[in-house]
Amino acid sequence: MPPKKAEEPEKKPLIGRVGTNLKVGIVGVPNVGKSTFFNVLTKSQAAAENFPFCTIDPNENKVPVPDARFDYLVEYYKPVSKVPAFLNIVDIAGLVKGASEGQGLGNAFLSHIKACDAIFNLCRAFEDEDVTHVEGEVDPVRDLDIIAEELRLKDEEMMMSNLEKLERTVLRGGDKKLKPEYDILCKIKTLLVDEKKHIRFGEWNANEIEVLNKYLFITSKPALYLVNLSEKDYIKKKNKWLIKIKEWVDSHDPGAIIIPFSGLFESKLADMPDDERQAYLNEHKTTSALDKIIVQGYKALQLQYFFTAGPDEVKAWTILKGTKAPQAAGRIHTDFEKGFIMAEVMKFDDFKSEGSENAVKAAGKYRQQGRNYVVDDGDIIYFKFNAGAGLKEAKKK
Ligand SMILES: Nc1nc2c(ncn2[C@@H]2O[C@H](COP(=O)(O)OP(=O)(O)OP(=O)(O)O)[C@@H](O)[C@H]2O)c(=O)[nH]1
Ligand SMILES: [Mg+2]
Repeated sequence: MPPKKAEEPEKKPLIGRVGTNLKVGIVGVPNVGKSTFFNVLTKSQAAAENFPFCTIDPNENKVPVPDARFDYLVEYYKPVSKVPAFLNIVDIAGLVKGASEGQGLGNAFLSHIKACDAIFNLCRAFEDEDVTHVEGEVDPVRDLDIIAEELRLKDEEMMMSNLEKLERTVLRGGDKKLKPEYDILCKIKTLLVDEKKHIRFGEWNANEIEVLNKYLFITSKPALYLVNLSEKDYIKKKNKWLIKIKEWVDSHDPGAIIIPFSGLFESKLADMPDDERQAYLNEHKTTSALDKIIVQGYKALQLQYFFTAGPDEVKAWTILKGTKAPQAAGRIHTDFEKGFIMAEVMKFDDFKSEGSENAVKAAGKYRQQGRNYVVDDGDIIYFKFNAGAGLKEAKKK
């Protein structure tokens, strides 16, 4: 396995849509196991066959984000309705060298990746003579180079056509309003074309991020690297490519996370009855990588959630990190935000250690928080809001 990073690098502000129904696209060269992985991750049945370009139109499905706290709340309240957080996963057609100029399935991939908020960059490090590789030999580092270059070229094309348009209106037409946007595109050009770097590695201020959010360049999206190993290598946690992939990621995408997994092994596990699966995992002293992949995918988007919990419903509400209480309330209903009075908050750990809501109250750990409270991951919240005619209780009980 690649060596662990000493400490997590500081997170840059995320470029992209600010929303909570977010998508992660699976990107890679053809026939490396993207659809197989998509199927096992989302329990779907998309076509996954041994020939390049098996996937043409993207497949999409959502997957619940595993969380032991959510499971605990469900076990505690035994609610009628249970709604965990979800991540949408999109299985995209394979990219080949020249895809940005129409090779392979060509340019359709751009709109598919553009519609995603983050990327699972999947590469193949398993040997299997029966599974064709479009480039001949298995070489995930070469494949990472191909993908990185195609994405960069596509952004270069999009940037250049917009820059040319702005040049006409700003430089020749004398439109001063658009000058700042023009300057920002020039800065993007330096990074993309001269330095041949992806957009997320630039240093961007708030104005620049606003422009980047308008264009949604594909190299501004956060990426996670998934390395598809044979079952044997996955169980042994050894493969000759892992160090080289780590070196590639450190120099091309510093701070990004690499997760080794095995598509075939995960499919095999998924097909086993529960008791057999557990026995198999114990015997080989290993675990499935899927939960980790989903949780890390969710984290790459800088998302977190708070809970509403009671006998009617236990629900995880997705919010961006740093969201304040009124906006978090607005996730449930806009009236909750408009008439926000306070958030009554229990920390999950307090709830678990004290054993009940009353015990948390008795211990003085049930807190009333105002408009400036920044919601913490895992908070259990009961909102009070004013809906015109006095106090209404907004608890999901
Ligand atoms: N040995 C081995 N074969 C795999 C693994 N994952 C997928 N395959 C095989 O590789 C072939 C291609 O798998 P897909 O999942 O269709 O690959 P893809 O990346 O979606 O391919 P395209 O849609 O054509 O880009 C299939 O025959 C799979 O059975 C793996 O982990 N190990
Ligand atoms: Mg496919």
